[in-house]
Amino acid sequence: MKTLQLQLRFLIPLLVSLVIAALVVLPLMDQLTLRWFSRDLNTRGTAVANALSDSLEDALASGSAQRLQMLIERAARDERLVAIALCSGTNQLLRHSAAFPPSLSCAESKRVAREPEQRLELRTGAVHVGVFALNPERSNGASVVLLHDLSFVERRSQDTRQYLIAFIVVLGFVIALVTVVVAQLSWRGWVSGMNAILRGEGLIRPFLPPPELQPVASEVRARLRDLEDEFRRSQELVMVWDPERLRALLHTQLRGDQVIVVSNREPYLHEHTDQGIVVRRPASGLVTAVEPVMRACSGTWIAHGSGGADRDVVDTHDRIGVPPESPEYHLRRIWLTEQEEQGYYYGFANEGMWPLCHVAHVRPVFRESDWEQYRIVNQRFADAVVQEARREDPVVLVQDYHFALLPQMIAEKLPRATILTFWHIPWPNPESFGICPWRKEILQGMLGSTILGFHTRFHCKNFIETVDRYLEARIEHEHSSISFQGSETLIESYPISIEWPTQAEVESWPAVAECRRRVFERMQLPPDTCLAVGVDRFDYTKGILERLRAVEGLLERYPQWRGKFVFVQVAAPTRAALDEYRNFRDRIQLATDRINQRFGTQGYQPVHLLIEHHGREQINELFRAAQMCVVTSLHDGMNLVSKEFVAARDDEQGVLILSRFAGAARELTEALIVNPYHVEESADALHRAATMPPAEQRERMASLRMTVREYNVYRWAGRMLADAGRWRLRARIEARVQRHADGPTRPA
Ligand code: GDG
Repeated sequence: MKTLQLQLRFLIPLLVSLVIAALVVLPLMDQLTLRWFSRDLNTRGTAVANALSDSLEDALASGSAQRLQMLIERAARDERLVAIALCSGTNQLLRHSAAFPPSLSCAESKRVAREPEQRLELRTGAVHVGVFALNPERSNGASVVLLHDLSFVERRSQDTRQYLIAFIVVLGFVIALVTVVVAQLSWRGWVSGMNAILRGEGLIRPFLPPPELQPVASEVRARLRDLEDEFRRSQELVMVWDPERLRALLHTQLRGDQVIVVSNREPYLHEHTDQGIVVRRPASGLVTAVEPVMRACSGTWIAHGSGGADRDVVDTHDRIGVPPESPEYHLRRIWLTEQEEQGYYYGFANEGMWPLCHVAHVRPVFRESDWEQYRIVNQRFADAVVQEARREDPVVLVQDYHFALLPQMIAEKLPRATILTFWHIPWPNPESFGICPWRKEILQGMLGSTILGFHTRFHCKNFIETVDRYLEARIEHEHSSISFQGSETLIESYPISIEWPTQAEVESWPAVAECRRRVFERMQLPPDTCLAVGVDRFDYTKGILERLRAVEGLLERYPQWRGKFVFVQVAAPTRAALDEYRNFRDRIQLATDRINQRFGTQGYQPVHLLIEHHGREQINELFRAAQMCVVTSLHDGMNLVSKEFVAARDDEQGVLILSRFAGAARELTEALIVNPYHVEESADALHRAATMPPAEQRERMASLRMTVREYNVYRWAGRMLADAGRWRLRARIEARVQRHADGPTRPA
């Protein structure tokens, strides 16, 4: 419609000007044609008169009337001449051809011949009148009158007019056609050019924006980027990140590109039980964080199929739709042999990398055979990513220390993929990392990533320093990027978080008093008990032993709590196949028994150690029933339990005790921050939490809740994916510019 209007706006004035032109030009053309022919006929007449002059002068001199008449009649045979006459010097008509009009005198002929048009209208038609003097000495001033036929001039003039009209019509048609085509093309060009510029990719479309747009392109883009930044900044303050916002971001910034997640742990396990196959959610911070993101992205999650019944429920491509109750994305399971699992997972990842990165006083163990399996399994996952990729440039989210080699392996097969690697655990200082015999290979593998994310700036700094120490790479501190072997990796901090519960979820929870009643009843606790909880995977990095020492310290230093203070530790079994974990479990059991023997009485057990996997609802119930949650990690990338506790307390009561060595301590500053190695400090924190007035609890908890609500897991993913989107855009522009620099070839 717009193009039609545009075309009419061009065409109507064009056609009007053509009609006006025709009206002015045609009479002018007639006049001109007549003048040209008149000049032509005069020249012709002069030639005829010159040819006749000698003969006529001789005949006049001889006085032969017959000869004069014969000469005139012969000359009058010329097809253009109508008639000829001979006039004397005194304007007497001496002789004339037969067709000379009797009414026309010599004087009249001379008058007409002096007019500009020299035209005379006769009965038989229009004639041109020319009078040509003979040699006055030999003819006594006689002259010849030539009447030329003008009808052919009129015919020619008519022909010319017709040609001219035809020419104007054709010209008008051609101009109209050209106008329509140009308007169409330039409108499309403008529209697509503007669209491309608005999308920020004016230079990367297969067709260039029209040249007239190129000067404004960068201007428009720069302005848009400013506006976008302003908008984002303003929205950051008022808009909470939620699945819709993440979906919108995927749609706009990544234009619905395919998202593939790779992790070792799968989000859903299928197990055989006496009641048949059941689905279980593993205890894993990574799964807790990434699962809601995947539900929003509807992509593919590739993970190790570790459940006993996993193989029984997948399709022929080892895929299954999840969540099982209403599938929203695909889970692709990878099967590992016992040898592979032993070497890659238990060996290299959990006996090597995990203690290496946590620096938690457990020595890493590195074996060649484990390293070999680690490489093989990383390659298998890389192949699976390539198989699952529907396009050559998917967005691949690589999760954690199990896949340090994967980014480079994927980049080799899918060089246009955007690889976001997130390292969920801490990154140690260069000296500690130097223990690893394959430190270079690990770093090189990770630098296959487009973006490499850690929880905190501190871990980013450690990583950059480690690369600086062990690789020949170019580091740009200003942009926090590393260029290695021709590719660049952005090193950025993205503090992970949890999915903030929806209003409907919160309403479905039992009231805090009800949770307290149920838990107290189940554990047979007197109503005035002060209940503290800890929820962890049963891992030595979580500081469970230090927590128990703090409880012991509390009961020593503050005897008033004996019989009144109860600590419940949920410890979900994990990596139980490893000696280190079995020993740890034994040590915890011994410490628990010691404290319970020391301070326990008939009907009072200060520490309850629950070594089993709990359901989400049970954990939530425990969080809501407790007076405090104790997180004393010796080193933790982030720690989600602390955030889950905060999210569970919509009553704005309860105290969080948090280790300063957990990434979460940088965000959750209203918690009671402790050094878990310092027994007395931790014991004092327990006492302070147990005696904190409700008003102070509310103040702290309200502030913590605001932080976790705003800095939720959708923000974590959103920031990372937005950076990926910007990176992809820049890569496309650079590729486009490169193509221009290389030559005028265009993609098919
Ligand atoms: C790594 C990093 C980082 C625990 N027991 C049960 C259970 N859990 C759930 C918790 C929580 C998750 O497991 C543990 O998350 P964390 O963050 O505390 O720790 P890691 O598993 O070590 O996670 C960590 C995290 O990755 C994310 O990046 O924060 O620093 O080490 O969600 O509630 N869940 C169930 N039953 C249990 O018995 N259902």
